[in-house]
Amino acid sequence: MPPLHFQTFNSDKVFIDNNMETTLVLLKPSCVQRQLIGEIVHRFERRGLRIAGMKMMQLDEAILREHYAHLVDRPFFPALAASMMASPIVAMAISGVEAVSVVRAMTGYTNGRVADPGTIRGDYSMSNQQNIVHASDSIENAAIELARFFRPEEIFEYESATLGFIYATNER
Ligand code: IDP
Ligand code: MG
Repeated sequence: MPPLHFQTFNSDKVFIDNNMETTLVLLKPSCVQRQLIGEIVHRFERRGLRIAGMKMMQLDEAILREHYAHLVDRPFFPALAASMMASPIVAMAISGVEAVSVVRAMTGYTNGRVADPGTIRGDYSMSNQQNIVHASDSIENAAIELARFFRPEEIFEYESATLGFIYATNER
């Protein structure tokens, strides 16, 4: 299967409301400490994505061992965990049509030095580790990760006033 951000998006959906997704973004300590919170939030808002939840949190080793379970055995895990606990992070729930793949494409490749210019990592990061944001990589993982960082009542289902100008009626 091609990488998520190279997949062709479905553009001929007829029924509304069947491809709205919510994804998890973490603004990492490399974002918070470099005072880039506003710039990164602005990018998601400008794209037409809806902020459904947002809060500052201090992560600990237990949640990071879960969140990065696929990396706990890698030699860089202790440094990665330390970098994620170096200051508070900002957790965001972001909604939109096909939001998981859209946000992942906006994030760019893991290593900021090879990430495409125009992506968040390609514009703000020079590092494989200190790469500004986390974004869920699949619809399944988005659901798991949102539940890890947010209680249900912290994710809001309000309708964006601009919805009719962000999507065609057959897209949402
Ligand atoms: P992703 O964030 O692009 O999904 P993953 O492979 O899931 O990339 O890795 C999670 C995070 O672990 C990365 O965002 C990065 O901060 C860190 N990381 C991944 N690979 C390395 C590495 O080789 N050295 C240091 N940190 C790494
Ligand atoms: Mg990942």
